[in-house]
Amino acid sequence: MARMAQIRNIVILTGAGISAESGIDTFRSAGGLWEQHNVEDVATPEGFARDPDLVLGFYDMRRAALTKVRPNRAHDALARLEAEFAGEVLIVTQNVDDLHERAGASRILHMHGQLGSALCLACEMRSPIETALAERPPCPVCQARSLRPDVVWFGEMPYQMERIYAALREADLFVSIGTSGAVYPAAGFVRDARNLGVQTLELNLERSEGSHWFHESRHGKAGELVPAWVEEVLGSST
Ligand code: BJW
Repeated sequence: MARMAQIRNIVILTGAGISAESGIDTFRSAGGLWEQHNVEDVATPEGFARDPDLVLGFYDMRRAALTKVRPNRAHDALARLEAEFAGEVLIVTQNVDDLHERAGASRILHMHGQLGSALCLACEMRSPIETALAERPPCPVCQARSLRPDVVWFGEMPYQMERIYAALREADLFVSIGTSGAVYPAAGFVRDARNLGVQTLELNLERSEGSHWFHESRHGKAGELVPAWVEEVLGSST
């Protein structure tokens, strides 16, 4: 990246591709989650209203799978960047897994929610999930048996949008890692960043729907591209 020494504030958007090498399915790749499950059935409020058991089972299954995977070299590299970079690093993730946290990063915004959290439809409080939601555990706050996964479905407003746009306004560099650029508003961040005069870099397995918007686009596995890029940043910023 040009002018790396002048970069003080980095906003990083991550998507399912960063967790692929940990063994978590992406959504839109061949054999991905949307080939295995109908997106309208499992990732919309309407699908949940039609068949809550199906949706709760889908998220219980994905939460259980999380216990069998570990952060990979890309998560580790971003945690190292956060710890060692002289400026600010913010990770905005679309992922509902906790692999960034488990790698040691701490400045993370989960814009599409988290598998480990439940949202009570009765009192609107969030709580950590202790038992499978399909078993209809009571809300620890109000005791109603009305918990849903604390994730953002199509047609719902993603979380933390004000903080994300504020961070983009302060950024010098926006980096997108492992996301297809198919889902808004995250897919629009690169254009928002460019309109604000921010440098933009994409690290993805292949060309994404938004590749042409980036100043630079590198293609390959996140487990290789991200550690190499982090080396570059840390090497030129000291
Ligand atoms: C690797 C790799 C390796 C693989 N290394 N890379 C028309 C225009 C604009 C917007 C819309 C529109 N029509 C509808 C909308 C809105 C809609 C939307 O964007 N729809 C699109 C389908 C067009 N968006 C919404 O509804 C959002 N809300 C919203 O807009 O609110 C405003 C509003 C609300 C109400 C009224 C009015 C306005 C909400 C979107 C919620 C998305 N939710 C999900 C599920 C979350 C919970 C869960 O996990 O189950 O979020 S869907 C799914 O897609 C998930 C992901 O976070 C998201 C993005 O997927 P991601 O991460 O990009 O994964 P993939 O699989 O697509 O891509 C992986 C990439 O990695 C690929 O490129 C691979 O090549 C790459 N890769 N291996 C590096 N080893």
